[in-house]
Amino acid sequence: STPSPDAELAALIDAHPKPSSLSEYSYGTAGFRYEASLLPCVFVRMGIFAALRSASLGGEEVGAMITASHNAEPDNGMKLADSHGGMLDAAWEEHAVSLANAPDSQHALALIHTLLSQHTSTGDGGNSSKKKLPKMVVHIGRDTRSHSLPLAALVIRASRAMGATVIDHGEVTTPQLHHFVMHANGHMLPSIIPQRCNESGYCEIMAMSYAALLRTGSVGGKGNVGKQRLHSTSTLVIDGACGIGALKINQFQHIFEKLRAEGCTVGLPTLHTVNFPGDGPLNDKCGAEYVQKQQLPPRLYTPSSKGAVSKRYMTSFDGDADRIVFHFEDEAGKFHLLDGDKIAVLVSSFIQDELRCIDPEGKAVKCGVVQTAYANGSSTLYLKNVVKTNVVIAKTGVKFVHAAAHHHFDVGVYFEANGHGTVLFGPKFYDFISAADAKLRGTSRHNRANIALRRLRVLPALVNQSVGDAMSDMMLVDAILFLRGWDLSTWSKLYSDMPSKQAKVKVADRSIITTNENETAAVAPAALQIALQAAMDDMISQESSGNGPKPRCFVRPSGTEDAVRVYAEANTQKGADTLAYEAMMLIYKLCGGVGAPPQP
Ligand code: G16
Repeated sequence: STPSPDAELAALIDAHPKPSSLSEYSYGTAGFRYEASLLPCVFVRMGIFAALRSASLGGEEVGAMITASHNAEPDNGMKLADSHGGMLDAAWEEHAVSLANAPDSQHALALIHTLLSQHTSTGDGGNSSKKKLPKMVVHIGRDTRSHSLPLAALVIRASRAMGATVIDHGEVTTPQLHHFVMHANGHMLPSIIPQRCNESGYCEIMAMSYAALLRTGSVGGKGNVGKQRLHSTSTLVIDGACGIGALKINQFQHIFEKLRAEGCTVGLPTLHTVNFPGDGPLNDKCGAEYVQKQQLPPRLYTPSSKGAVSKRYMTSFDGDADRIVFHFEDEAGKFHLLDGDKIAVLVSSFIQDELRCIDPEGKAVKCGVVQTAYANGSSTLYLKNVVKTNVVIAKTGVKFVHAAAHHHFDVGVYFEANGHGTVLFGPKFYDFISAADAKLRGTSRHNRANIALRRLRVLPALVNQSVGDAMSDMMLVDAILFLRGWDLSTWSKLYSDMPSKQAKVKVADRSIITTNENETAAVAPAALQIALQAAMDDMISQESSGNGPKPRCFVRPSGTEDAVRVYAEANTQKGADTLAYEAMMLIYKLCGGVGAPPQP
């Protein structure tokens, strides 16, 4: 006889027990993330959970992405996408954690039935009979880690055992998966964005919007210098971190070639990708995390990469291509990093300038930037004083910065310094575009307001509206540089970063460290912040900073790695290094450091 859904679910759960080495699964900055061998238990349950979440939304489609993003190859994890394409609703994180930690299948099933009866209109009357359940659809994607395929297979089995329809996208980037989910729930999309639920559709709308944006630079007129690319921006070298991004960005190269063959001459760059999966270990000495944290160029594993890099325009993705940073070496061989802060400055000032061409008063839509405590002090000052935009500081993690951008602004730019970010456009922006459409109808294409309107109109389709996206951000940044006639050096010189230092310390239990709401200060252990403040005061008195930002440091437990993170910035690199070292020693001494003491 056919096993009942409950029996099938119980068998799956029992076959994947909780590892004895782990006391409890916790939901981190971006979902569950552990060494891969610890994950089968929680992944079975999350396959069930994703189906439940879809049921709770009346059959709206949700997603699960199998990836540990920037972490080293041995780790894996899961990012859950809610039906709007963004991260899982905060209230549901608690349910996910409860289900992950249910002691056995009996408790897990009881919880599943409770959630079903509380959160679905049909309820299930204590019996998860497939017939009575609403529609459930779960999209699955995975990165290139060797264990992602078997882990994804477990999630798929569990979702199907719940009665869900599974759409398996195979290997995709995290932002692609979020995009598919958002587009699958078409009612969530503003009408300006064409609905495209698959990979070719994703590439097509992004490439077309990018070409359309570039094309607005070829009409001439004041402020439109981007008719021809500077030599140094004609080839874009992409460090794919030996991950999925390297495979996917190549599809754009094909589209660009096709566009060129069709006579499109708007200055599409040549893409040259290095660090493919298999060339070297994932995220190891390459990719956005390494480049940004170490402030060093990536190692180039691909044999043919040497010549390409002399072109000097480089970008690094992370392991699941939801982060991007730019970098170049100047004539003197000095390395320059353009991180998420620099991207936020470039993008927010561009959008604001374009809006002002239509609405000189700047009153119609509220623009602003969301940063985290990691934002370089110089960038925050520049945004406030030069770009003259609103700045909000939120807690680390896409889910927090995304929510803040959505909540505070009609056009909310968010970028974490590590390169994760996007621009969210709200209803007032779309109203503004409609009104401008009506107002400018019939005006010349050379009219500056008309140009601005065409630029702004393509942005929501070019810029991933669900989550930060390295490929989309790359094209956005490149288009802005093209339209401004800038190379990376011009962009880099907008402001000088304060020298900074980032580090990690291992402690026995990082949960003993807690912070205030935006993570700028530690709350527990009590002695920690007092000592950190004394170190900062000392540095402030040693360095005279004038009107610039003051030296500062903060510490926080990572939500993706087993470590406590340290950030310090000062007026000199020596000052930043000293402050970071002092903070590391304080963590080591006051919070149960393990292993050898940190070295300066
Ligand atoms: C994830 C989050 C990011 C966050 C990063 C580091 O990135 O999506 O928002 O900045 O972790 O978090 P933590 O400092 O807590 O370890 P990714 O790219 O690894 O998914």
